[in-house]
Amino acid sequence: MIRAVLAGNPNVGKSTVFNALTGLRQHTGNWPGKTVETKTGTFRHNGHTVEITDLPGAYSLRPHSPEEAVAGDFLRENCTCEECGRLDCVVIVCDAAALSRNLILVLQILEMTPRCVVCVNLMDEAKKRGIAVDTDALSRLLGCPVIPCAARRKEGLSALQDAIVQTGTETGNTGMPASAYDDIPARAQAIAEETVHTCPDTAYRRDMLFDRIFLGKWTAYPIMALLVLGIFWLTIHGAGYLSAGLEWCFDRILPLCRDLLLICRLPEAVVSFLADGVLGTLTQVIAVMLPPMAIFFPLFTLLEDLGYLPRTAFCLDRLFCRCGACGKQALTMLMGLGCNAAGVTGCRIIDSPRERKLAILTNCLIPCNGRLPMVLFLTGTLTVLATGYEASGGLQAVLLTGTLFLCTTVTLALCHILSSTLLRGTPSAFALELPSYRIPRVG
Ligand SMILES: Nc1nc2c(ncn2[C@@H]2O[C@H](COP(=O)(O)OP(=O)(O)OP(=O)(O)O)[C@@H](O)[C@H]2O)c(=O)[nH]1
Ligand SMILES: [Mg+2]
Repeated sequence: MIRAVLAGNPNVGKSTVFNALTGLRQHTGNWPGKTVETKTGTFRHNGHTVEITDLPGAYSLRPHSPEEAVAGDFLRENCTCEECGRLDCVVIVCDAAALSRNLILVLQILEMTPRCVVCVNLMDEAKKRGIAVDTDALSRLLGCPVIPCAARRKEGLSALQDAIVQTGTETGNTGMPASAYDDIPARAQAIAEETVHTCPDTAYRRDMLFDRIFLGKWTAYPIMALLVLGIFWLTIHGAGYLSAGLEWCFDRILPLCRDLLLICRLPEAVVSFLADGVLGTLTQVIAVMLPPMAIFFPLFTLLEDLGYLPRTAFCLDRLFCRCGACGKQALTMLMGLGCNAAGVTGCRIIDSPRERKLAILTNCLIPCNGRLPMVLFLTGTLTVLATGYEASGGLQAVLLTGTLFLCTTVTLALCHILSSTLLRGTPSAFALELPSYRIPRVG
């Protein structure tokens, strides 16, 4: 059994590599800080069984957050402590488009153990942005195997498996001696300059343009409002059609179920209880609740995959800081829109315990997907009472967006009150890194 571990900076594709190697389904997504605990799986290659552990992301072995501490402690314990049983191989996953920053951790880990394999992931993204990495030169300079990969497309994984097995079964220490570097950031920069060749192409310029628009002083908030409005409008409109379709199906299925129960010679009261009570209520709930979720969640996932959600958090950071909270809270609130339980669990990505508590306590103020139909019903009823007319789909989307902004304002106000009374403290600096825009592949 070869014991290996996947380490690397946040959001570089460690869990994607882990899933591709083991066939498991660790959570992945385009924002840093998803993995907060270690997860272990196995795969077989060339007659060897490899037990591999996915670690939370870390920028350096000097931790700034609980997840970074988990990664750092795991590596320190398992690379240097003979009693814990040394790791046979550390796979350091890097972002090909941000190699100089990623190399800092690589060099730190190489100081602890020479049994490393560097996996330069996201090669497809780097190529799109006109970035080429000379992996042979990098391997020579680092003194360990360097494998180019595009984990999402499952490219380079077989070479990675070969390298893990070879490094894991090698006897004796190979590679560079410990403590070879004094100034790791400068050395990382020098290695990157020697091995990375950039020719800013249209995709890179496209990213820059998108950022100027999505993060611009005058454009960021109107775009945010328009996107929320668009998502709600699509959800409300689409859900109407889907609900009608589901109701049509259930109207035909329910009488059949009733007939089936009658054939079983059940008493009329039991048939009525099962068909009208249990099945009738269940189908009503499905027809009302399922359609908005089936539309809202994929749209939301698309925004996440495109890298827009971290940008929302980035834009809102200053606002949250003024109220004593931190910008990452915006991400947990967005998760809360899908499900408050997920939103509260997601608060683990907030580094400071004080700000984490603020985010947990206020998450319930954001109406989750299950409560959206109720908000729709209330705004619809109030519109009828006020105007005498039924609200159109567009007006309902505007009202829903307004409700969301009201909830956000109340959240900010409550954060302000809490952080000047019960949860006093200074907001920590923003530490969310913006990923590149990744257009998800279909299929
Ligand atoms: N285009 C492209 N996207 C990738 C590749 N590998 C991973 N991704 C995407 O990058 C994002 C981050 O992937 P994860 O596997 O969650 O990254 P991670 O390093 O585990 O992140 P943390 O757990 O937050 O540290 C996801 O949206 C993946 O689909 C790749 O090779 N190419
Ligand atoms: Mg992960």
